[in-house]
Amino acid sequence: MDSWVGHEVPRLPGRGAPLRLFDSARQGVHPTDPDGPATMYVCGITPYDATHLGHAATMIAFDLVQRMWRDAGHEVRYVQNVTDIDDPLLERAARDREDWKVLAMRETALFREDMEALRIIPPAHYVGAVESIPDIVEKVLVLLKDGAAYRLEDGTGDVYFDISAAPRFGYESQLPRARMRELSAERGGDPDRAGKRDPLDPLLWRGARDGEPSWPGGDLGPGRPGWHIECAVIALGLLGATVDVQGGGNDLLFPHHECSAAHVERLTGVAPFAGHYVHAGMIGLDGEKMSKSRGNLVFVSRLRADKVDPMAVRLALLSGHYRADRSWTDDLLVTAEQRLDRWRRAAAAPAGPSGEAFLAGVRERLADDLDSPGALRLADEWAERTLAGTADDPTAPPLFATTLDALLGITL
Ligand code: 5CA
Ligand code: ZN
Repeated sequence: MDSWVGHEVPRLPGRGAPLRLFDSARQGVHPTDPDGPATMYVCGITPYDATHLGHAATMIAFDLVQRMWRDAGHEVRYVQNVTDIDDPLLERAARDREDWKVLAMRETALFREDMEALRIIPPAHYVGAVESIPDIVEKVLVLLKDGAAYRLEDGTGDVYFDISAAPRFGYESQLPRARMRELSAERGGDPDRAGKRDPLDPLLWRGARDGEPSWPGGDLGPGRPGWHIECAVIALGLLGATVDVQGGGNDLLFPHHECSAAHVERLTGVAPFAGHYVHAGMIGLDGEKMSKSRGNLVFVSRLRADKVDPMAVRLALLSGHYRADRSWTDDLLVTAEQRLDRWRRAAAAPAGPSGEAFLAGVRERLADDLDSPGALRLADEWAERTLAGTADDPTAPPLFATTLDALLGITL
């Protein structure tokens, strides 16, 4: 699948600090220490609706990871998926009497435009579930042969992963079983389905049903892939047995990331799958998580249509810490627009306080688990002193602008 078009990322003088990130599995901030190229897999959209500010915030968080790694001198290998076949897509298409493929194509195209406008560095591989089906089939057959998966005996052809084949299951989310069961039911699982060995066993392959699309599955029979195995197989195929960062919103910690890590680990025998399991907070509106099913969405494309500056949208989302669940408000956008205006005026000034000190400060803030609010405060202080006209370094304004561009993805 085509990715989107990236913008040039300027190089900064010197070298950035090693990035420290919060790892959900260890419940603490630890250094990322990529050995060779830094690798990251981020869970992308299910394209049944337009990109909302929650998706945008999550993509921006991982964009900062990539920027920090590049600044620290790493080559970055970044993969993102598109869940272009899954129940929610089929349900929405049926509701709107639309072809599910056309719906997926249209929303994916809009997502690409939104990402480009928000200056998100594109992944090297942007991969759909559908195009990955042959690889998924191969891996599900391996799991079956290996005794880590089983076919339900109800004639559906459905295949499940046996979580007892993953002895460390639960290490990532560390949730009590009762909570896992609740979350499984809420987030696409089927704990109450008869015939499963364990209520938490996730679906690997759904046998073909009348009226649903299906693909050849070799010895599995025709069907379509489950959700967690999609991300497991795409990540494994393009990045190898382990990744430095497995990322997404915190709504994916369980069951999605727990299960996809368990799949990869069982397939490779190497654990943990990710050096860091990184989860962005949920963006809400009026105190509720912004979600397609709740319908309380603010779309990036709607803001663009209203001629809102995408840099103001990016800045508004960066004004909160990526891990915090937080609410979108119109005030956030107004503040971001004012901020941008001040920064633009300051960057156009003939001189300012030390650009090197500003760069060092921003590097230091972002290296500390992406403290973007702290980085924004430093930019505010620099701009304030510049606009007061008391500083005299003529190289500072251009370095201020380049730092914002390279590390925060904000062009003035
Ligand atoms: N296709 C799957 C992942 S494999 C999926 O969750 N798709 S999604 O369209 O629902 O979400 C896309 C990405 O945005 C995921 O990383 C998800 O965790 C994140 N996300 C979804 N809703 C929000 C929200 N309200 N705030 C922040 N991030 C969100
Ligand atoms: Zn995923």
